[in-house]
Amino acid sequence: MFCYQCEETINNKGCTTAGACGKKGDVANLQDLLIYLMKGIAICNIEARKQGKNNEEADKFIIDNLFATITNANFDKQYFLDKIQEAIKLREKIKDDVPIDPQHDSVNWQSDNEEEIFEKSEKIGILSTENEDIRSLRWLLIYGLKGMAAYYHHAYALDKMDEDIIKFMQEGLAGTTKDLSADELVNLVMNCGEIGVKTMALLDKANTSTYGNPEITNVNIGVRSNPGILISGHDLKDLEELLKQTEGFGVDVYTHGEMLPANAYPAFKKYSHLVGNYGSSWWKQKEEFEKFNGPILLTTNCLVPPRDSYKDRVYMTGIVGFEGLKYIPDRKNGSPKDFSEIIELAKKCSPPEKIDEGEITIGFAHNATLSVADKIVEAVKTSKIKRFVVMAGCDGRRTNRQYYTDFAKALSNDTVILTAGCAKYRYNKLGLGDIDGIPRVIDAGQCNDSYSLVVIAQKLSEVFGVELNELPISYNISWYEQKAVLVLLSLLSLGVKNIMLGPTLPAFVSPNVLKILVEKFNIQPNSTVENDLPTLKIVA
Ligand code: SF4
Ligand code: SF3
Repeated sequence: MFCYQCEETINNKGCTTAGACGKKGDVANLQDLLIYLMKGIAICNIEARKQGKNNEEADKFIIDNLFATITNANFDKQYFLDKIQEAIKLREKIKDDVPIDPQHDSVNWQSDNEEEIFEKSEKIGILSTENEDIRSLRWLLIYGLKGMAAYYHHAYALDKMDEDIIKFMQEGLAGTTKDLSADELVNLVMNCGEIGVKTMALLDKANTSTYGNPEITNVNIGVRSNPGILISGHDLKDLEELLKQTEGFGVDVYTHGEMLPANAYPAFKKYSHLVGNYGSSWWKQKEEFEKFNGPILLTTNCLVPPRDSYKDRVYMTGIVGFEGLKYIPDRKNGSPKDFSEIIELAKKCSPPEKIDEGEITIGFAHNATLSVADKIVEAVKTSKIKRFVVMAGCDGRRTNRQYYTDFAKALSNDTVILTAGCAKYRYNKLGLGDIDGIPRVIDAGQCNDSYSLVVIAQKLSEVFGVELNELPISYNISWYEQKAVLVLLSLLSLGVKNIMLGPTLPAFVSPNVLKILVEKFNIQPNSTVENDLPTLKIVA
């Protein structure tokens, strides 16, 4: 195996025998082979689309499989073996419908023999591209596409689709099989950022048109005395169906990790048994799931290989996979997922053990934030707010992430943090206070809600009559997995410069590609809090 798609990759070079995330070598190889086959399907479906015979099943299949290979989503060998067979069948079906000139091996290769499959999976991975820069750009693009697929998946679960996004994903995948120059690949990577903004906007529309605009909300982080179900991940439709099905059973529902922002949506707030958020970000789940005592539903990444002590209480759904855990099957013919087994188990469990108490304030997506825009503008004009710092992105388990807590603590009282994604858990319980009622941590929501931060920044630039880069906004982004790669590319496509990125730079960015990013956008690695505050023009 060779995997370097996340921030945790071993020695910041690559995981080669097993993943730091817990992914085994054979699973990593099968994921590579599945991506390879997605390229083949993309090539075929581009041709089919040209001939007016687009295969919609293929559109969704590509999205779901890109998503399933994201970090901490699916660790299940059998899942990938099955998807590889499904991929071959689907690709051959498209070829039966449309004559395809077999330009690439991914359009032709097939086998149902496990030995051959594993043999092939070792030959088509990341290192099969010899040129370091071409490899870097191809995989930067693929990782951006994985992030895009994740967001698109949630949008289409809520019936929002966009043909241009689908077409781009397939052209991007096919592009990685061609002999493109570095410049051509850089263009594709930049296009990926542009389409990334479009994808996040689509998901924002899907979420807000279905569940209403998030409202500024104080969320309980303590516990009640009923048994509970904990729901984690990013999928709001799963939460909706779980809330409906748990009503009236005396069972409480708590959010975890990236599900926290759900507490701010009007459609979920109406359920009195959605009682708050339990715990913090994904990497603390071993400790927090243990103490929760009740069943846990993982709707997307980030899953950490579970301990035996709570394993029988963990349920997965959607693209999540782990051998030995229970799985809630997908919706069929418009009927909702069936969570009755989880509810029955919850009734027999003890209530969650208290790990926090009090409240945190959330719900500052674009609509809510713009409703207090006058207040914010006034605070900027009167210098009560001197600077904003975007600290969106991911959290992670390595100790170097303490940097983000220290950074938040070091900010002066006239600096406001704009956040989205699980990165917030490094500082959202510090009690950083407010400036005339505006919290010093403005939490826009999940990582995809970074889109809200863009809308807010665009509004501020309009009000102040200056360019995005002239606003008093600094960027200190923390990344971990591939959705953050898409968010980063999206910011770059909007022309945002001087982004500081950490806690380490992506291993898949080669020195020459980094040079381009530095020359064009002045991307910079973070270092120490003391050094970075002045670099980011922040007065401590
Ligand atoms: Fe390593 Fe990250 Fe890949 Fe897991 S996802 S194998 S930790 S690079
Ligand atoms: Fe977190 Fe996994 Fe990226 Fe959606 S839950 S931000 S890491």
